[in-house]
Amino acid sequence: APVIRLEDYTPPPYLVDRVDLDVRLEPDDARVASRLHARPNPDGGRGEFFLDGEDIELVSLELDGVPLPRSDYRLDDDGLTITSPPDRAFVLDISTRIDPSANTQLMGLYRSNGVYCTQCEAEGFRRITFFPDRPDVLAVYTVRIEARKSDAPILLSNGNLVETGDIPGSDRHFAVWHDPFPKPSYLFALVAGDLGHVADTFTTASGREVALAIYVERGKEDRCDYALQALKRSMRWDEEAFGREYDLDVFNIVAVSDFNMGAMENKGLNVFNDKYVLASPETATDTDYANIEAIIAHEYFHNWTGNRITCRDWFQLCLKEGLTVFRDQEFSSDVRSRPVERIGDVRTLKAHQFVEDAGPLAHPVRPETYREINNFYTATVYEKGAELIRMLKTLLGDGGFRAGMDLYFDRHDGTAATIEDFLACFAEATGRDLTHFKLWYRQAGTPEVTATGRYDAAAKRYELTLEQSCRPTPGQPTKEPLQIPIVFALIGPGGEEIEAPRTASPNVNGNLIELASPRETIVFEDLPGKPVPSLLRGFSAPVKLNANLSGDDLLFVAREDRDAFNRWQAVQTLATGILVDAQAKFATGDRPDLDPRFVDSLRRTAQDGDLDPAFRAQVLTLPSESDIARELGRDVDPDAIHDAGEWLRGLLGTRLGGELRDIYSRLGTNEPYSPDAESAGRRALRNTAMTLLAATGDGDGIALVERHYRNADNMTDRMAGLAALTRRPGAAADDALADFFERYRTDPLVLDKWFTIQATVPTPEALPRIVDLTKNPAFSLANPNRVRALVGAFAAGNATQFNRPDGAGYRFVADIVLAVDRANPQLAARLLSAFRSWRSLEPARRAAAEAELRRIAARDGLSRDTTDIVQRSLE
Ligand code: B3K
Ligand code: ZN
Repeated sequence: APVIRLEDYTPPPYLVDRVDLDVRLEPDDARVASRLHARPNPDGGRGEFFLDGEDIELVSLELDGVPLPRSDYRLDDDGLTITSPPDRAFVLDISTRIDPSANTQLMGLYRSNGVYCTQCEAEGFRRITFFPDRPDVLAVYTVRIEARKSDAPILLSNGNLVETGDIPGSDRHFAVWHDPFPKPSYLFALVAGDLGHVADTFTTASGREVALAIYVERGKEDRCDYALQALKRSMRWDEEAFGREYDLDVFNIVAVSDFNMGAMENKGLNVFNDKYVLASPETATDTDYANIEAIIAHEYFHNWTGNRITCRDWFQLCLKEGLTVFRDQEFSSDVRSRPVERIGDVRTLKAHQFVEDAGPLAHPVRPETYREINNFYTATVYEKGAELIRMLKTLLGDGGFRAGMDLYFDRHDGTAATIEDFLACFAEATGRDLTHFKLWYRQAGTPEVTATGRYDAAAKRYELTLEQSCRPTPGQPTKEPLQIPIVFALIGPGGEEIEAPRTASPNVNGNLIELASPRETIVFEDLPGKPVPSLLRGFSAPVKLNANLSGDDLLFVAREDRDAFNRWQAVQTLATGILVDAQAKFATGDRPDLDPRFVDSLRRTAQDGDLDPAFRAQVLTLPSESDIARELGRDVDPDAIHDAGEWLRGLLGTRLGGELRDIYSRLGTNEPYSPDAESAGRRALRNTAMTLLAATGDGDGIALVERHYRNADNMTDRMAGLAALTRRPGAAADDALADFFERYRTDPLVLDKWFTIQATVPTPEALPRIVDLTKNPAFSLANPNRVRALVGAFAAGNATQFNRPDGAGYRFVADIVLAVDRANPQLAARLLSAFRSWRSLEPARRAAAEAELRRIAARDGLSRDTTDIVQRSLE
């Protein structure tokens, strides 16, 4: 596949102002008649008019009502070229034929469980009709859908419903939808099928009433309420936090069971993976509820950041994604707990984005080349993209940030914009020069910041030296220094914060250090005593910080810091040090030992009733195996890391046994389940305590977990029990798994959890069991949720068994990638990216993983998606 380059961007030569679609649906024969009102672009070059098209059959083609002679167009695998279009406005009538049932890629128009549904982002519209399928061509769509009433009583598209009716003398009916807002083709959507729904209304700040509905498979209507309430909370929040109102008469959401990702923000008609809509206490965990709330919000927020203002080209993807992730994170912080939300977001960032940045798939937040755009819906574009917005807000202050956002909405509404356009709004609104800041969008890799403090008691002076560096990433051998906002405080010996410490440094402004050079020393004067620095509060920049604090200082920060995030971070840093040492000992057969002061620190947090239980649960949750692997960076031995984690959890379970049991019994409740954040926090703390008690492996612990599983009256507790029980294979684990299967065998989303639990068992029994599960009648390679639940969870969540020293884990995942690739390349490419850290493994595993990557690369007929990932992984 050719390389697409940002620098080659040229405006479209022809624009399309209006699209009238007439879609007639049959399961394996859909006819699409498209009328395009086109004209030469006054800002574009002249010449041929190219319309993308893929896997569709051209039935007829007319220009201004006259069939176009064969000599006036070319048809090839990528699309249709009108060789000499008129030099004035013209009308193209194109009709195409497609087979929705044969569409296994889940891009374009497909059928999922009997429901017609579309997915057009990034380049799916071209699988429906010929069109300049690029985000800078914005048109007003009118869509007529016609289908058999028995097949599809519900007919939905973007915008407002303008007409419905029956086709006389037939069993067919139709609906006409009109979306007055110009939009790119990737936001087009159509859904048709026999669906149930729940409805509600929302009155906007200016008093307009909006009809809301969520459509689902019949029989699942009673699981939509949480999503519907979350939608209303999101709509209100965007009015309050950003002054953004909804703009159509209707807002529809459809939940489908076969979907390549989480959800899609089509204008007025969001389509969701049903995993992120359906919830009941018996079927969804607290994490599921939180994800539903966040994703409902995310897709809704795209209405302004993505839809009203869209992207000029796909290189600008972070313009809508990073910004919208930032907005959904802020929403969750406001409706839940801000520090706990931040800790969770940072855990996600480090587990996915830092890992991506450290391997062969690293790329800038705004990439400058791609071969397959679907492979750039990454943690870097989304999560690091959101961090850049957060830094911008930190640098400009709340007022400056809001002024910049207001100007952006005002100036670019109805257009397809760029990162340059976006940043210019903030520069103009605040008078700040953002030239240096913009480097964050171009430069890949995780910067490392090293801090060294020196206190001169006689002079009462504290010198803080900050240095930054960044390792090479693919295509970027040398790195420039970035502008890094470091929110900080100096903490005095008694735990008090030293107010506005005096410094002559121009780079310190209140509680903010702006580090912009490779090395900087800041001198603070007149200090009352030796301070301990609290740096990077709230994780104010996506960097790896080496604060060089002693164990005593970290214990002090864990106890005294007023910034909750940094208290949590200090414990994580201590635990990381302990686990890194321990894994080295396990690798050589030694026994590690544990500093009792660390245990005391955890004990204090565990028992502190003034602290939010959700926060205490976060502090008691040790760094993950992937955190330790990332910390090591090379010659990683996943077994040693795993042993270290088991050792530490078991020891904590023993040493904190009394406190943990106390938490466990005190937080037990007879109240009916409620998914709110506070109740969820209490369950999180109680389940964390249970998990640590189970890690001791002693009889009491196991008995407690068995009771916990059996007595659970909600899915959160039941899953926590099942997860703890299945970490040790044996009769208790098998009984619980059999019980779980019997309870939930008819519920696909819960059955996914059953597959995932078995995929993540960290013992050698796991892989043969998983291979067996692929033959289970309930398993299917055609359902992305099921594939991700089993194979995705294994590759991403079972470090010891995916990285088995004999290479069998790699071989299994590679086989699945190859089996899925032909039918669904996007899904295959996603699974394959689990190999992205292969170079950091110890030599034997590294060789085994490489062999599988090479086997995939050698396969004929590999999709563009998978080819791109495998080639970059091996480069
Ligand atoms: N914009 C979609 C993602 C589309 C992915 C295409 N491969 C969902 C979202 O980010 O909101
Ligand atoms: Zn998004």
